[in-house]
Amino acid sequence: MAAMESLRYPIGRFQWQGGSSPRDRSEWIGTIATTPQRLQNAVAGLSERQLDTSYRDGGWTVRQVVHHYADDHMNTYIRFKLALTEETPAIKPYSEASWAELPDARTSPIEASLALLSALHERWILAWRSLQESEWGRIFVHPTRGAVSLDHLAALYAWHGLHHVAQITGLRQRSGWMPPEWTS
Ligand code: NI
Repeated sequence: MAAMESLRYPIGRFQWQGGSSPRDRSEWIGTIATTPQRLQNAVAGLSERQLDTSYRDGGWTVRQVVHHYADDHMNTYIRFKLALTEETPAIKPYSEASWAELPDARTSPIEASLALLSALHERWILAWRSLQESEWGRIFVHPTRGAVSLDHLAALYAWHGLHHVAQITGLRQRSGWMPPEWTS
């Protein structure tokens, strides 16, 4: 259904174009660098009850989305480092849906994951910025998705950073949970 699709994918689904220019890569790194702050802005001022609201019927709560960012980007940071330090390493997938249903992801305060994401991206951005031209083509191998290059990963994580934030801001707009700075 189109309506469900736009709630779930407010900025559209990710599409990899299969190549990148230095300008593309610098844009993606810029977006990845701002993701922790965008997420903090998106959840600013929300009550506990609002954090426990699903962003759509059957979807994760805002709290689960925040913890998903920390869980998912930690996994991806490891994959990034494996691709850089080993030859075409096979990586281990994880069940993001199951992680999001664990008690800590469903119920714990979001502050730890916001801080974790912020610190993680501080390290990750230094690593992205230090990549040599030839290293952008380094890959890891996902058992079902196949080879993923670092430029593909940068594009995906620029998208991912905006994707879930837009789910949260969409919920806030539809619910009238607008912080003062959004309405000025
Ligand atoms: Ni995700």
